[in-house]
Amino acid sequence: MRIENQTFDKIIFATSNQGKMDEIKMIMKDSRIPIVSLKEAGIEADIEENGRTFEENAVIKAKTIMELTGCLTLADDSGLEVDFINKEPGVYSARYMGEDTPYSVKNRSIIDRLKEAEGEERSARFVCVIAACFPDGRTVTAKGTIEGRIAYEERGTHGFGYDPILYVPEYDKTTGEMEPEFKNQISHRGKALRLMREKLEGEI
Ligand code: ITT
Repeated sequence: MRIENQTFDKIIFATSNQGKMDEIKMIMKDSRIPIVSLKEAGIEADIEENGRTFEENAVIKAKTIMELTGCLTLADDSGLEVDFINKEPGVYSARYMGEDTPYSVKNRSIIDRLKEAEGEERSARFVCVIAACFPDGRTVTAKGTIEGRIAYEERGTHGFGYDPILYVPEYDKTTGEMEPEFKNQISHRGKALRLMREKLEGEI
């Protein structure tokens, strides 16, 4: 694959989150260009995510690793927006209550903060923005969301993070109760990545 004298023999996916990486590999399994994780590329990087939006943070992550490696780099910035609590935790989803706090505790905290909320007041969504940064400076972004409601209790053992508390009424399941292939078909990450693939077709 060639553009402006550049060849792309691999794409680095700049994430240290194994749950995300497992989904990304599954969604991109028939990609013509191999996708390698930071770990597989032997890169250790502590990136400061100081953006105010998912878009800004996704670009910060992809650009940092692209500049470090000279490779076409993708990154995912994502999170849970809960309407009743002003779209928290949002871009702070990983850092909410501390990066190392177990998700059983984070999920309980969100359920507790919604004690007074009923029905549609419990609306929430996962948001995912994927950014691609090319060595020549081009940047492309793609966004996906999945709408749901905050469950009254944790349900399901699939996935990671806040999956046990995002209930999707259409399927009568939390995303944590969905088989991984199914979640990828309808999820914020699946939508954003498929859109990114379409956009990259025109760029690579
Ligand atoms: P990288 O920056 O290394 O990619 P991270 O986990 O720090 O990993 P983010 O800053 O984008 O990534 O935070 C995303 C958080 O949002 C993630 O840690 C989960 O808490 C939550 N999240 C995102 N997508 C999710 C999903 O599909 N299921 C459950 N929780 C999700």
